[in-house]
Amino acid sequence: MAPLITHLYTADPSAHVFEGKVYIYPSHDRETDIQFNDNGDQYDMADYHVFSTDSLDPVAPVTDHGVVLKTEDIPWVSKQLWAPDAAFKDGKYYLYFPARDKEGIFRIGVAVGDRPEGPFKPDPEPIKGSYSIDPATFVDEDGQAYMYFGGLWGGQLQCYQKGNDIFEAEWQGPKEPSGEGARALGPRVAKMTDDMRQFATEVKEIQILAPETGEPIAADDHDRRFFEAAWMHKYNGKYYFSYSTGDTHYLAYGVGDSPYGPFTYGGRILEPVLGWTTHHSIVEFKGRWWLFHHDCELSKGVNHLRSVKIKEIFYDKDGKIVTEKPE
Ligand code: FUB
Repeated sequence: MAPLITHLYTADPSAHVFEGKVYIYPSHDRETDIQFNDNGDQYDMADYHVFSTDSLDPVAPVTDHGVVLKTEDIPWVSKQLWAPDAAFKDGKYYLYFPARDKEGIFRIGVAVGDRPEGPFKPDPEPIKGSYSIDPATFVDEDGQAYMYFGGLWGGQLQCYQKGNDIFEAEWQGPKEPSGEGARALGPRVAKMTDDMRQFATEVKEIQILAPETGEPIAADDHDRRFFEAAWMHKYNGKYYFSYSTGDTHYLAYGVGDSPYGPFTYGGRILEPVLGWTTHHSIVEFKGRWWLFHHDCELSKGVNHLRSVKIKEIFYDKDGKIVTEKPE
């Protein structure tokens, strides 16, 4: 499939159906002289655009609604507007985004608007108790919203091994637990307040279980352990938590009975594409299910210049996600 957007580099697409259209909330990649490193410094993004389309098959022209938020508008941010997400509740639209604060620590912010395409007005402070990157906000059928987040290495998740409020600076950089018996670090989740602007509960760590043992996935299981890019969707009453495995470049998922998990590893949704990162969202539109993801084909393999693509996905009779339509 060709990139959906070709006049800008876009990545980390969070897709939602609002008002009968598909809205896409991606990162806006830009050129930089910063050299590639495992801390992700080259992902030096400074604003967000919102996009929408009426049709995915065939793909109708994608509208660029322009810049809806930029670094200069957000008092607490120093740099790196990374993967955003959006949500709708009680007549308002919310844009969630991770960025480094003035101390260089990733936090998650929120900006509020009346329309899915913005404009969005940012709250002056990040969400209290938020940390790391890649927020994904899921509003369940009962109206309760949850935020999933976290990312390893440059995303700093490994810096919180002693607790939500304890940032261990020595774990910054491309590090995570390793060695015999070490358990992979889990993504995080918190319930949102009714006004969608704060965490209503303490942040909890999620467990992703290996189906063969029922035990949490090991830290050295890089093909299956959580790295970044959380997403949540519901299918047939089950909760599907999907994520990137980072340095092994897969999109994978687990299935559970509660928004808090645990989620039993279910397999892969996407094999490695051109480029280092892999990030996605999954959305139902007009009765079909779509994976939004990115690769670096348009930039001919420049890791920090990515482009959003789509791919239809399916479920087999056991609820497994499959990439070919079952017979
Ligand atoms: O776009 C910057 C970072 O790269 C995102 O936050 C990660 O998920 C990865 O895609």
